[in-house]
Amino acid sequence: IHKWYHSGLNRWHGLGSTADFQKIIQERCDTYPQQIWSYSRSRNCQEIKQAFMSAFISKDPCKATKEDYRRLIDLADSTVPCNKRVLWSKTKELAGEYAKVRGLVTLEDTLLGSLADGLSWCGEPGSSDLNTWSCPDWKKDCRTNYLTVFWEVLSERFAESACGTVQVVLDGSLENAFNEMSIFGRVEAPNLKPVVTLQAWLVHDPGKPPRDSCSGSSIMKLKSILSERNVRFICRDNLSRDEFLGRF
Ligand code: N1C
Repeated sequence: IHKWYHSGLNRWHGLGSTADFQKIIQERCDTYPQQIWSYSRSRNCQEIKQAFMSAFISKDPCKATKEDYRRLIDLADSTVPCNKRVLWSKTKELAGEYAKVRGLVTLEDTLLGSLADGLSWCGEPGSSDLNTWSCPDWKKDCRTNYLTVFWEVLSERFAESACGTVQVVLDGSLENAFNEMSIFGRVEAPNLKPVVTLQAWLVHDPGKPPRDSCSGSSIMKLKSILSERNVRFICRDNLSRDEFLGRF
């Protein structure tokens, strides 16, 4: 392996920036539905896109801070009802579907969540372009990459401003449905307010047996994090996808 390889755009182990990143952000911003619950002050999508870009362009892709996203968040903050929130871990699609049928909301229903959903982005010092070849991977390169810090900041805000009953959809086909290292585990659960009730659903994949349960050790760990914060906890396990979505 040559020196140019390690100093080049190819050196990270994660997916490169999404092609047409700017165009996608602009388009999603322009078409984000302006519903009552997603009210955000008259938004200037040009400005929002620019704030997003300047958060990470020309910067070391391993040195992201919450501060970097401050201006973007100030510009694009939107609110969704605090008592209708759905969290998830390893169950993105299912949680989205559940939220939709129940009239609840996930982070992807907020303006900022919808802008970044499914995208990847990072820059390169000394360049005004996105690195479309590779971006840092959380495990293999660095934890303080721009993608991770973005979702951490948003997730923290989403969880700490939740009220009433918060739902969390977990994958019951995994050995550990609750993972302390996930964003749900390290950011959201520890930031729920004391008055909140967390309702966990352990849903297993069709064709796969449930492997974890409400009495398993991973959920016990979740329980202990929550009880320290005086968050009430309700758990239901052994649900198939269809049972969970309410069609039998
Ligand atoms: O690490 P996770 O799940 O536990 O994060 C999920 C958790 C949810 O409750 C969301 O509120 O954190 C929030 N969240 C997103 O909304 C989101 N959309 C897309 C966190 N991450 C999100 N992504 C991307 O998926 C992001 O790149 C992150 O690293 C993964 C996390 O997926 P996971 O491990 O299944």
